[in-house]
Amino acid sequence: MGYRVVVVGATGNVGREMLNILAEREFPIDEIAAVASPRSQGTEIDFGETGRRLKVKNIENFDFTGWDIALFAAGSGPTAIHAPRAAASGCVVIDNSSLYRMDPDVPLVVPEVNPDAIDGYKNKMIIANPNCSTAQMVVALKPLHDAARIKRVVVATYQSVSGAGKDGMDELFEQTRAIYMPSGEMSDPKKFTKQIAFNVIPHIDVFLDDGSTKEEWKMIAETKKILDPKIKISATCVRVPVFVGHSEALNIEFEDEISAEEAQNILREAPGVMLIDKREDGGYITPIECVGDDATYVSRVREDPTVDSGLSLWCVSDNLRKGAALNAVQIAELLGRRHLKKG
Ligand code: 11C
Repeated sequence: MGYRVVVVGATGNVGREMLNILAEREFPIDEIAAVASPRSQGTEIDFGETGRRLKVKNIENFDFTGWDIALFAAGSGPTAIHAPRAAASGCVVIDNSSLYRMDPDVPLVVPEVNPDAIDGYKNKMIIANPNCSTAQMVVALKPLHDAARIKRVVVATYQSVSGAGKDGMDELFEQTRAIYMPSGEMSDPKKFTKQIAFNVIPHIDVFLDDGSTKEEWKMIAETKKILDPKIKISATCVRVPVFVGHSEALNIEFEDEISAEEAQNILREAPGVMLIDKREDGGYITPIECVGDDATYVSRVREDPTVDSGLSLWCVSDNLRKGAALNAVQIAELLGRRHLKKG
């Protein structure tokens, strides 16, 4: 016996990946519904590689009664309208938007990091999925925090255009084509504030009053909620011309001593982490190599001699998977094991 599962925002980058991952991991499903905005109603999408095609239903008149779990990848606007409606019908919402992440009554969960937090789901029948750049960072930080207590993290991100959705990917593609085609005409940037092809942009999401951006604020606030409110974090988030896969350069200061070798041994065994760390040409991971993978990859682990106990490392993950769809499905699996047992 399985679950009745709804994917909301099923036609977007993350929604499609949710369907792929549900199928790939053989999540126990009795019935699956693909739901999206009215303009997608009636279109057909694949349910992973099962060979099944799903006809997309209209969110505006979708009745969540009798459905067990709804994975939302619909953005904050539609989520604000439809997630409370789903929750009120008794369907547990796992939401990928930023809407509920900092709500004290909503658990913000990365199963490898804070699985016990999920027990608070009954408050609102909603569980939040973190921002992609946060998810991979906390998976890498958690085992190191357990070993030597992290005091402070300084992180710079190198975030792929898929974080900005399909429009972001199209903009990188079109600009690149315009540069290579003799007759190509470069159109003005739309999704990004400046040209993204052959460039990098130190700006993701809106600016805040203190000069930081909301993406940077999310990395700080979400990491504190998921891992430890005492950790100090400084973040600089940068968009780079990569289609899929977010990279992060982390500098970490610890309370207790930890060597690079100890950290490598810990990370080698850590859940969700894959250590690729040979001190030789190519002995590290790059985003293009992690596309379609579940792991959070860590490379370039080395001591930072400028502090009493510090490490620097490089962390890369598929932002559409661990950063979004995979983490949401892992939350659904955890919910099933702990609270919604079937059969
Ligand atoms: C990006 N991290 O790369 C963003 C996308 O709060 O879920 C995800 C935004 C979020 O642009």
